[in-house]
Amino acid sequence: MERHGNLRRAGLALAAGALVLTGCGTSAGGKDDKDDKDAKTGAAPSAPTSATAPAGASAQASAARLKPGEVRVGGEVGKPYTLTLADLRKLPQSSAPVKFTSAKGDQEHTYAGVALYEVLKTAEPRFDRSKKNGRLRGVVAATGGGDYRAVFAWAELDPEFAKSRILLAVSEDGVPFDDAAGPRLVVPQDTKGGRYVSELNQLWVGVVDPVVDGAK
Ligand SMILES: Nc1nc2c(c(=O)[nH]1)N[C@H]1C(S)=C(S)[C@@H](COP(=O)(O)O)O[C@H]1N2
Ligand SMILES: [Mo]
Repeated sequence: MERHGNLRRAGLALAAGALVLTGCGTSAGGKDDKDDKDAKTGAAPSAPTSATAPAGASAQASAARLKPGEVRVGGEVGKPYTLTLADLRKLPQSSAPVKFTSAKGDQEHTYAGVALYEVLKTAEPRFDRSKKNGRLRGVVAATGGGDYRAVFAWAELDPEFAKSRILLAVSEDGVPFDDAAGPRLVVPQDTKGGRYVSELNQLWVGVVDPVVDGAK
């Protein structure tokens, strides 16, 4: 992960500077917001909050700790599991030529990897089959290095709904990601790089069941 490691370290310095300069930011959504900065705020994987652990305090503590390069798949699923780049390389691969904009300028890459849908299906998401299109209530939160996170609707990655395939990439332009860095999420339908989550370490599946202002 030499190249990426250097990028991440450079980003960390940027982030430190940006914090000082923009300490009193404005509300979300504006064009001057911080959401387009490419600052990577550190690469340490955060502990998952929703890992299902065997009973016992010590077992729980160790289940919450991820080794570098591990991706924890959990949340509203029947079979939470952990996977690595080595596991992904054994699964059927697709490739995706993509273009996205970033604070560094326009980027064009070809990624190879595994469909996000396949990886999540293995965990057996618990969607309510009694509800019409129950899986359309599903969401996926992808967390990467520096606790960077982006959310997807299930329909964005389900091939029965989506035209494109979100991938867990194992390589960029033919260069494999370092085992300790883990995969990168590749979102061919996105024109901005923001959801191309690097150093992926958690995939959380949730089911949204909102009640607005107590109304039923
Ligand atoms: N883990 C992590 N992934 C991330 C980011 C980040 O800060 N941390 N930034 C995103 C943003 S805003 C962009 S534009 C792209 C930039 O891709 P690059 O780091 O390969 O240049 O990465 C995305 N993935
Ligand atoms: Mo970005």
